[in-house]
Amino acid sequence: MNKLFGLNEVGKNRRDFITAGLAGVVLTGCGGGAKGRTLLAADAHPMDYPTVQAVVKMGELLHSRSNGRFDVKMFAGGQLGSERDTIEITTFGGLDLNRVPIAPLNSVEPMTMVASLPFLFRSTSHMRRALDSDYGEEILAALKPHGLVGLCFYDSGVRSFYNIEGPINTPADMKGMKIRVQNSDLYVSMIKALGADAVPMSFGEVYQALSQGVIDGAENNWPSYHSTRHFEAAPYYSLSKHVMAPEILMMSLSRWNKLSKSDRALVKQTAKDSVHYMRELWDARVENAKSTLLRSGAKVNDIADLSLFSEKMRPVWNRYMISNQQKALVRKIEAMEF
Ligand code: GTR
Repeated sequence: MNKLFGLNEVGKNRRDFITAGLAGVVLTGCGGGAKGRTLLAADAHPMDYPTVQAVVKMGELLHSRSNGRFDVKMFAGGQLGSERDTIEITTFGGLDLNRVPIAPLNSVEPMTMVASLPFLFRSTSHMRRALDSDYGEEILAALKPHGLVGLCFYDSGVRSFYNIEGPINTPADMKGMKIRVQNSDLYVSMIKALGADAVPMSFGEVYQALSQGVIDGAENNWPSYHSTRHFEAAPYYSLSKHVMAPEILMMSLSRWNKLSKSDRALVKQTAKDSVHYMRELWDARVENAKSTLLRSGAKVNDIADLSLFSEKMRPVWNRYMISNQQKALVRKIEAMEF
């Protein structure tokens, strides 16, 4: 088994197969001049999703700013495998760019857990300002020893619970429910703290698991709840707003190391510039997903007392914020205005 990610033989074969395929893409020369390069990018979401469109936009900007030396080829829709797999492929350089949520990086680098904590960010502007500041850069920089260069954060909105049974108003309503979580111990603990059973599972498997009753519910933001059509199987969306963990766009360190100093600065700046574009698309997408879901029969409820959830989840902070660096960063983010 692979130490970090627990890839089994099937996973390794898939990884080798994908890497060989990607090498083929590069060798057959889609783009890039002699000194240039087509950067291969992955995303679990479909082509029209804001994260994907932001990376496509970054590619266009990079192309024009480098006078055609760079461009980006996007593999959207999870076609290169689960997010866990693509993270590993990126660490050894089989992929150049990868947009992933922060949760599956929790087992790679503990500093990423800071931005995954339940009820840490108290508003969208708090989250954006924290991640745009040196605090965000500190988390991105912590990925480097793991073969990953954190380029920027994208929004992922607020995650809430949805399930097949009925509205959730208090943690007691979740007792015994099987709730799918992303592959992160912190997320598993968060669900257990509420008295429910956590089922870690990759994104692409959730629809079927809900439809077949293997799980009772899951949690996600408005756009993902909508685009995955999870609402068809699990129509009760209860606004617990328990986490505002962001997405990360990263580059493989091996590709980064091959860039000149000025090209590194160009890539980093262009990624940062794509964040503004992403946020515009994101805000519109959230509104659109909300209204479409309400029209499509999703049964949405507000939760009167969110402190019932935040108090139960709070012990998770102590359990996972172990190092002084994590604790200091949490204190600084909490001290910001929101
Ligand atoms: C979404 C995120 C996806 C995926 C998904 C999940 O919000 O954008 O990349 O991680 O959540 O729940 O697995």
